[in-house]
Amino acid sequence: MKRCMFTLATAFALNLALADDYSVGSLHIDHAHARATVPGQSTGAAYISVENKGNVSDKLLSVASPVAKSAEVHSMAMDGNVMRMREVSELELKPSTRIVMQAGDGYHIMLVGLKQALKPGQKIPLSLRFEKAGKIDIEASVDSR
Ligand SMILES: [Cu+2]
Repeated sequence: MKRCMFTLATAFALNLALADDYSVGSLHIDHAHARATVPGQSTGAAYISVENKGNVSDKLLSVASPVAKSAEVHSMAMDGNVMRMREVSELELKPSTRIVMQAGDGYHIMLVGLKQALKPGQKIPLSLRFEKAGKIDIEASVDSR
């Protein structure tokens, strides 16, 4: 009985891990998540981690999601004492490096013109297009607040 429980727990854990991990070409994508929004909020933010396991650079060219009119990759940086966001047309992914998008620092995916509120626990589709690795559709889970 104990062994059976263990097997079930292992299978469940593996399943969860698989749901959050994606590979395309030499890229490995995980920790795809988005911030919950309130109804009427027109923009949202999503985050992914991308590791380039290959030995040539790749680029994230575009992002799309059916939940928003458009999606842009933004960088955040201090300009004097004001935090500013800028659109990044091509996000370079150097060999053997990992880019971790996170709230408040570095890069994020801006969902512009949200068609629906992003509810905690929900999963939203993101379509990523890379220069060399090609296109991949992933799901980002909406964080609980
Ligand atoms: Cu932004």
